[in-house]
Amino acid sequence: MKNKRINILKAINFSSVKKLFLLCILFYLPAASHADNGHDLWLKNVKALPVNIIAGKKTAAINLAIQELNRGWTGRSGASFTLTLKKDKALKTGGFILSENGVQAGDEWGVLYGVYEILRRQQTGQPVQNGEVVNPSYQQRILNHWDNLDGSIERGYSGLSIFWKGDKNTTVTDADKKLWMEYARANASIGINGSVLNNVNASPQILNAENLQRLKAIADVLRTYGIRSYLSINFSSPARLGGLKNSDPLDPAVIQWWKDKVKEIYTVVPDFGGFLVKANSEGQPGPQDFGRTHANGANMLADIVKPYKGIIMWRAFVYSPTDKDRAKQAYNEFMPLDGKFRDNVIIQVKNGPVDFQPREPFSALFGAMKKTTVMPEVQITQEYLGHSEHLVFLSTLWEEFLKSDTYQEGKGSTVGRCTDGSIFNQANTAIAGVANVGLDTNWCGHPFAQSNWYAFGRLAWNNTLTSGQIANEWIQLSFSNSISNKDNPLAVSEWERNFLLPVKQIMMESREAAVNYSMPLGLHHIFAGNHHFGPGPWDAPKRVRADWTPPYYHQAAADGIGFNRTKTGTDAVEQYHEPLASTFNDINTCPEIYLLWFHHVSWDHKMKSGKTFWDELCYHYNDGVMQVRQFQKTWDAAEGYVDQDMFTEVQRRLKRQEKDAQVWKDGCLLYFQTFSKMPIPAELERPVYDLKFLQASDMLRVNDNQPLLPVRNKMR
Ligand code: BDP
Repeated sequence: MKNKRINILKAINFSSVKKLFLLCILFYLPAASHADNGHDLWLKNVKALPVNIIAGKKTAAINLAIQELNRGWTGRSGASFTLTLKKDKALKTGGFILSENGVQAGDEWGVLYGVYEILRRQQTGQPVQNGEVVNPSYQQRILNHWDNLDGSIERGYSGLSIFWKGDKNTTVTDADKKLWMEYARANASIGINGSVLNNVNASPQILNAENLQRLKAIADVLRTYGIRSYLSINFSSPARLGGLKNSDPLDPAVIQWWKDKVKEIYTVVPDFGGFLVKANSEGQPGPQDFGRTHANGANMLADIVKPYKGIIMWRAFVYSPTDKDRAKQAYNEFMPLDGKFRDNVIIQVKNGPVDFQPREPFSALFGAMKKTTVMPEVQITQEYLGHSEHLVFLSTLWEEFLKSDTYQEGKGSTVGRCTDGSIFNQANTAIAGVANVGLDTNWCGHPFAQSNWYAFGRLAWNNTLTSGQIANEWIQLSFSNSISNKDNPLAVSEWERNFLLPVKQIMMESREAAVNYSMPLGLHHIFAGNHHFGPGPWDAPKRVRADWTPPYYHQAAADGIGFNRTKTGTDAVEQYHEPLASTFNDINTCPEIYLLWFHHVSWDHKMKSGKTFWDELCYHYNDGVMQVRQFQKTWDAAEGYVDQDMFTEVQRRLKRQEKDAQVWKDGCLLYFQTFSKMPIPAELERPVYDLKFLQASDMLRVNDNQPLLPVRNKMR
């Protein structure tokens, strides 16, 4: 810190007297770091200035808006600010019209969202244009919690569930309610308006009377901030919970059971949002168990929730054991059903055709299902991107996905536009993100994992935002409080130069770094074990389905590597609209980022850079490690700008990330080298681990001198 302060002075050409004066000020400023355990997320307390609020009508949401303005106004001191509840045809539900001296919305939640927007602009120095209309991209912006009733979280890396604590602990405490309220406020501040409260691998017990009471308690709190509650259900509930002889969706007794259950739910939660269903996937029950289709199952439930304005989010993440191509299955299963679903059914499709990998092309279902509402599902929790140990800002991944052109309705038919109602006439629009929230004090484990929660909300609100803008906002909202003296422009610009920009650069590069050190050039699903943490390209236990093992995905052999999904292979390319089908099909036009996704490539194939494929692969792995080392250096220079404990925490995790990156690089290159038989280019660093050691290790434990990752989530 001391050096930093002296450097600022050096950089400025002041007379020595002035320098002395400034030096005194700078050294007397309180140390930049102040206690910040991350619990306040991006909603830090600010020194609010007085504001004169004029509100015609006062509803619960408008009262919250008033409270937020009083708590966070940093605009002109004493300014008048009007909250107007008035419909306007330019406004969608939740949308608002901004001006410097007021917010107008057609509904009370729009007023609250408008106030959050004003406060965000004030804190991040973004201008407000008078008359600016701001509408959300999606009507339903939903977090999916993969929380189990026993309190564990599937693929959760930040502590136990904030909602469920197991059978023996069903009392709702004041502490629970306080936490839920904070959670709801954080969500509302970025426009999230729905939460699915339990795991998609749902226990039938979620619908028992006791758990419905807990649902009521949670929903009562979340409603305060406009968050609707939803549940994941188990399709066999009529049999497994209700004791019926089966759960056939066309059986009148089954239909009646669901009718009664839905009635019971709406009696306790009148604004209940609806169900999320994972059916006939990874061993979960579903309509196919009774010879029925996904449409039969979804429509049965949709008809029952319709009178209550409920929706059914039916997941397209389905696949059965295959030796052909898992990446084609969701499309094959759902396309024939296009147009067969009720209008309150939404097909929830993961961003990629396989499974939340560090990089995948978009799922071909987007834009292709023209007569059915489709919603994107992305994963905020970092199942495949270093859990809560690695710093990976996922906004760039989602931006790449949402802006991918499907060409389905001509050029510019991006995934975003195909799902937000811009292209297709849909009764509903929605987007879901698998949450990374747990009981950890800072909610998300890694301090930077909060940025992914934030980014999801912002993109769900506006699917054309850039990750650069989102990163800027998040850094400013989360850390700018620690600028020693905000009124001092010198301190502010120093903070921007020495903290905001370098940290933003880490974030913006972090996903590409993760791709480089784990699965570059279209590689996918080459993880060790079911924990999905470290590398395991060699991992092929006989007891496991082939399509759950890495060799199925990378197909490395003496003649090359990669999954042939072209016309000479599984023809998955055919699922894409032209010109994509042809572009992906041709090895010379296929974007290199997807090369091994679509092609089996010979080791000496010539890449655009002029290198052989093998050399290019080595370079990518090497780059990944180098990028993380650069992140470490950049972060070290940020000391003094953030809370010291948080600084050390991020520093510790970056150390681990660097070692893990090295493990990935060495493990993958040494293993693939057994096929390529080619040398690692002389100018690159040599491996530091032995292949045998890595093959024999449990990847969660390789970096033994670091605390072990908690393996508390239930695994298959
Ligand atoms: C996979 C996860 C698994 C989930 C499944 C799903 O490994 O835990 O249950 O997705 O989305 O990514 O249903």
